[in-house]
Amino acid sequence: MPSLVTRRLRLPGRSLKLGRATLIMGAVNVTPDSFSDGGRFLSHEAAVSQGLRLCQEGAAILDVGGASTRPGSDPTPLAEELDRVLPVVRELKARCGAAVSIDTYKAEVAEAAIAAGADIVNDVTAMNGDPGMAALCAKSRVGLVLMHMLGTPRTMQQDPRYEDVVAEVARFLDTQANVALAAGVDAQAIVVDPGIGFGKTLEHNLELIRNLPALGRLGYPMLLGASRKAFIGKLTGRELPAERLWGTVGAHLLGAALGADIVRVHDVAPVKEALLVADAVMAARVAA
Ligand code: HH2
Repeated sequence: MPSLVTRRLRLPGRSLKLGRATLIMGAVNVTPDSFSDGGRFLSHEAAVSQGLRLCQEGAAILDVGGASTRPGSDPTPLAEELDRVLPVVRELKARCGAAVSIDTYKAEVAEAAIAAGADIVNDVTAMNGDPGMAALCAKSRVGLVLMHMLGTPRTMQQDPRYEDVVAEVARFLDTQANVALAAGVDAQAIVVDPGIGFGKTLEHNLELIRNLPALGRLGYPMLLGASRKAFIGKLTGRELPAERLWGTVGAHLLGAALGADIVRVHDVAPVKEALLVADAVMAARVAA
């Protein structure tokens, strides 16, 4: 994201530089039912080799998730989520240099994943899913992604409505960031995310991407996760999520140009190459 000062995302024992290069978070779904790639990486071996591949392709962060949050989904039992993610987090942390994030809203899963080496908690409920999350992140000094969602995955796509989607998402993220700060989370450890596809129509998603600069004015690094999502299918006519790569590249290049510091994608290699060009074009606008 263009900026006049060097910005960093503070993690335990290190920090990730933001600015000149848009960082890529590669999704590693250790699930049977993710909308995008459900079942492909459910076994430990498949998940680890996918994570290592994404790391080699240029992911700065590997986002390990053991519970799908696709529209209509029910929560995953705690024990099952723990069984899926912990060995994968541990092995990826040991075998590659990328930061590891845990995609969960459960403090118990986050705590165990942090003990296994996770550097970031990616919470799609922005701490509304578990009252213990803010204190855990403050105590562990991990990075914390706060994402906006309207309702719950079970119901979020049933006629989502806003008076002003950009203003409401911005207000929510600001409020949740203040809750995190009050709990003792470092300001430089917080990332905000509009939550593309989480309780949003096609128009809501487009409006949020178009208005990323407004969310950037909150003062936190921004993450954009549009990879393979339904709105891309609607615009391109691609029904299968795995065929939505070109739309995914388009959404994230534009997102980077509009201020996203981190993009969360399933296809790291093509997005990395596209971002190398986009970031080079934007580099003259960056002092860092
Ligand atoms: N999107 C998904 C999952 N986690 N986290 C953040 N911060 N932002 C996002 O946009 C986001 C996210 C959905 O993608 P995927 O993991 O592929 O699907 P599923 O939830 O079905 O596992």
